[in-house]
Amino acid sequence: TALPLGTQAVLLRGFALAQADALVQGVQQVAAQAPWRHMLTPGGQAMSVAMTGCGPLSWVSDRRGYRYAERDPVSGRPWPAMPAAFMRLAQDAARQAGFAPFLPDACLINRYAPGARMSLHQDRDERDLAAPIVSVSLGLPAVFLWGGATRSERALRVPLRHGDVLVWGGVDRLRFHGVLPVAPGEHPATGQCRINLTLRKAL
Ligand code: MD5
Ligand code: FE
Repeated sequence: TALPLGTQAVLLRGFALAQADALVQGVQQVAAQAPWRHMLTPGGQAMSVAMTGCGPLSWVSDRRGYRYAERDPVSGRPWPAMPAAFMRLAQDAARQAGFAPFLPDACLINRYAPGARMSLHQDRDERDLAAPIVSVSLGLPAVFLWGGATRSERALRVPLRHGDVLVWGGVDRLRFHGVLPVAPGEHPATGQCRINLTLRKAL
């Protein structure tokens, strides 16, 4: 079922359920080559969310700022290849939401242990803001904050569950958004964490 969150933003409930186990396997393969790490904000604070990534590019943050990089700064090696299941899911979801063709070149993978959160922000480090972003939720549920075009606008709280997929672009591309602290729990697919994939076109 497709729930419109905005003019060009849609929540596809359970869209990734049939592929969830393959996606989690893909995450584990990526993390074996590019281990989870807590990146530093430009202000020097470690983020509560652990991250890794795959594809030709992935998003990194450190004291120098935010950017997309071709290499994992931890290993100095290129990021692991994007698993085929990630690309297929992203393209199917983008098509379903009316954003075909979509050719993501970056996948940021976020891991939320209980208590981890993401404060309200915009995703604006991508060069091509015309391309959508596809986000896949796996494992423990979380409350997504769906804000407006300004930080001060009141955010809608949207519960996200295992297998849910969000797609947005166009006029909704620069909305402020975040994730409330994840509650402790156990999920058969991921154990004691929530995992989020965001597939983007960075270049
Ligand atoms: C997450 N990740 O659940 C969230 C959900 C991130 C991030 O925010 O930057 O890694 S992805 C939700 C998202 C992404 C881009 C734009 C918008 C929402 N939006 O305009 O609402 O780990
Ligand atoms: Fe974001």
